[in-house]
Amino acid sequence: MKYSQKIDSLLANQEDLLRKQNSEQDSTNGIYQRWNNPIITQAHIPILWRYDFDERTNPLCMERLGINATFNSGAIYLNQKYYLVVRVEGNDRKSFFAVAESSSGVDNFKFWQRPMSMPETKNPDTNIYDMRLVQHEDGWIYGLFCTERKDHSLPNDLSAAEAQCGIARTKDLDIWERLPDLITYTGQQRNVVLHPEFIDGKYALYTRPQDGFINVGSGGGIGWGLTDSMFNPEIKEEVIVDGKIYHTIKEVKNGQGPAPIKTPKGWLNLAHGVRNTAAGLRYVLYMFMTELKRPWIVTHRPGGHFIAPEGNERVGDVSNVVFSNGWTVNENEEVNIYYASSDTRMHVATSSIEQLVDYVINTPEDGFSSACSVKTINELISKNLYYQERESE
Ligand code: M1P
Repeated sequence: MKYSQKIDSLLANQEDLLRKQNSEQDSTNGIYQRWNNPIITQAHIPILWRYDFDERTNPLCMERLGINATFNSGAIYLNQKYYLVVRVEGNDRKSFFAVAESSSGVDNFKFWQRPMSMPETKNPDTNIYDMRLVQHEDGWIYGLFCTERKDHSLPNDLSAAEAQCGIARTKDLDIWERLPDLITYTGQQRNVVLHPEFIDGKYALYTRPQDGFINVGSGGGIGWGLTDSMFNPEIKEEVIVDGKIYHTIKEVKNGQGPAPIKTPKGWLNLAHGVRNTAAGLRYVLYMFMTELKRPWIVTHRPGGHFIAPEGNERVGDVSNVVFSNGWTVNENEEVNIYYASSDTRMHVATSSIEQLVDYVINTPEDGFSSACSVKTINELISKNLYYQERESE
């Protein structure tokens, strides 16, 4: 085979993958619809990024820059298109951002020609990941993400790292202006998200204070704080909106997912909760609703998980994980929930504002004991038996 044919065949195989149509799974819980194929995998990364097309320097036509995973993507719906800012992780373990777009939102996601070149602050990032995209009422699209650097206070511990919130803004997802990192006084930060509206004329942020890089320690919970400006972002005081709770899906830690969605009944929030198991940490998604005027006050807390890893989703680089930092709402109030499985690949689940508001308002809360769970089930059974008897009369 001629060298150019080898390259053409790589490109053609990828075109087939990008053109593949997705389909809904056979069953649904009525709350959301899962889809059969992952929407973005490592195989979706352009061949142009991975192969050297010059026969003189790559005579064996080998992949030169391998990609390990494509996951935890920010999402935005703009001008009838769905855009994901994907966390792409190279074989070298460095994460970076890359935009992929689709007209359907459920398949045919295609990466832009080049990955994003995120400008740096005076303190260079070692690793950047998990961007939350927010269209703020000030007119800018903000990207808040985790910036990770070596913790130089522990020079002999090569795993000692520090996580903080990096901030950038854009009008078109192409050209980004880097702003200073967020300053807080509660240790490290990951999963920081900007609220889309001003609160008392200030920018409001969801935080996740944590004592260490992985363990939140005595910190944790989804926090909330205000800053006067995004050019000097500083939160002096944080309150906990939604904390960790013993023997729940968020016993070890939790974190805000994407920015909340405004509905007439309140703000819909999507978050992840983490518990420990003999097989390691288990990450699931859960939801809650907050007051419209005071988004730091929770009004509804459906008990248990909303999405948990299922089937092939269970296995990957960090198994038993689902994580979401992006969802979109279109003009028909359809909601696409973009979630990653096991720190490896991206999926979509589709729903609507109507379904999600119903789910959040009408799902019973966690009663925090086995007896309470049985009582809740028995109440439902009694109600259903009464309904069945009435129907048969
Ligand atoms: O590996 C699971 C997730 O772990 C971290 O999330 P959290 O800070 O809530 O524990 C992040 O590194 C995230 O990217 C990752 O998916």
